[in-house]
Amino acid sequence: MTRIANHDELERAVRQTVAAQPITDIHTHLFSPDFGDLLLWGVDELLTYHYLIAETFRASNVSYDHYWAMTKTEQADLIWKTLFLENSPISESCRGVVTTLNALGLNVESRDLNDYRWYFAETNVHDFIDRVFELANVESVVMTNDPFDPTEQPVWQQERQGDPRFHAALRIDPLLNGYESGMRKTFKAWGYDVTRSLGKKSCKEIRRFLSEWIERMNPKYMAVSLPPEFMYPENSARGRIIERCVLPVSKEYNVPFALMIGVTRAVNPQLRMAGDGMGKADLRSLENLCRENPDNKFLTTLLSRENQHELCVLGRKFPNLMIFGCWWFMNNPSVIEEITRERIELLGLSVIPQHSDARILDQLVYKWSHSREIIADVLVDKYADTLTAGWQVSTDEVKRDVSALFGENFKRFLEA
Ligand code: RAT
Ligand code: ZN
Repeated sequence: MTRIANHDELERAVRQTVAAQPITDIHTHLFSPDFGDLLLWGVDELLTYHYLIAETFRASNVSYDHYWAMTKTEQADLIWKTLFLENSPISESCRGVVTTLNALGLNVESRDLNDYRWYFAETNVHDFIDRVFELANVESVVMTNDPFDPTEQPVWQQERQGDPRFHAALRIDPLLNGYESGMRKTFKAWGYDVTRSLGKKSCKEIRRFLSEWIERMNPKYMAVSLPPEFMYPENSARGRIIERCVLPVSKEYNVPFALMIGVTRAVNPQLRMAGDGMGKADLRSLENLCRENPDNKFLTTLLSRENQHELCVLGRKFPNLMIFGCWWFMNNPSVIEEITRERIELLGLSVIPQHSDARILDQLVYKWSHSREIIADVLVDKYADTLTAGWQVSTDEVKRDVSALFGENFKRFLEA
């Protein structure tokens, strides 16, 4: 076992190990190819990513109505012209497009969007999936699977030809956030005997729904996104469904419950999917959940920078809580660096530092190359400080640690 005794060697070993480590991406919005058009890829999809749509409305005078009336190609043309040609693409989402096109071997210097379109038009989706997974060095991804989505639901109800690199996650936002406003009726229409009062029988029916979908999807976890006002316990349909349905089913099937807290949906509805905002959450909700349910497992990511430190402290209190990823507005280099440091300082290696949230397959390339670099920076510093304190790690130990961060911690948490 060779120990690493100097800083340069350490830096080289850490960077090489992080680059070589295959990744398990625990939260994406990607789909395996059997979901057909739900799997998004290609340059027009990359450009019309909702993160870039929001930036385009700031930089151009296009009206909402005009933009939404355009075809996807026209929208992509406008975004390219506005954010890449009339301005320099230095925001994180813009830089991501550049990183991706470049890594795919396209001539970024030409700035010729039609040239990139040709490349994708001549590419087969199956080959492209292999290429992207290889370039990003991603081993597997977890999808976001919504049983309430009318385009997705039928795919699950047929015999499906999955792809072992794509795992499922059962997303239950409509059940938890929309029970009173319509979901109850949907449930009734689907043959679940539920009522507004959510008594014993209704809860049994919702548990039946969750169990059936767990058996159908074999998800890695059940997930929900929640507003900053989320409270638990809570005298609401959501509170009751979590307590009486989600937690018992999660425990019974050993399928963790993932809470993504802090999103305020449709702050600007004109922006459609790009119109969601955020706020600081009250983490007493998570504290109560973890304390009252020690036999349940929780995965959590938060949208507010101001919540990140208290989340780490909660992680120290509750081993049944696994903190993951730099979610959405957190997924920017400055914040990734800050919260990765904070997490490692408070929790050591017992976190999942990142997920990609990729919606477009190609994004795996940039989201992971950008994050790998920052996580490696932080690790180099942390090992260097430990070296100064007198502790030499071996290359095998660095490999063990990096593999924990990028995959093993998730696997072990699921298996526990
Ligand atoms: O990051 C995003 O693309 C958001 O629109 C959301 O999908 C968020 O990640 C979520 O899962 O709700
Ligand atoms: Zn997401």
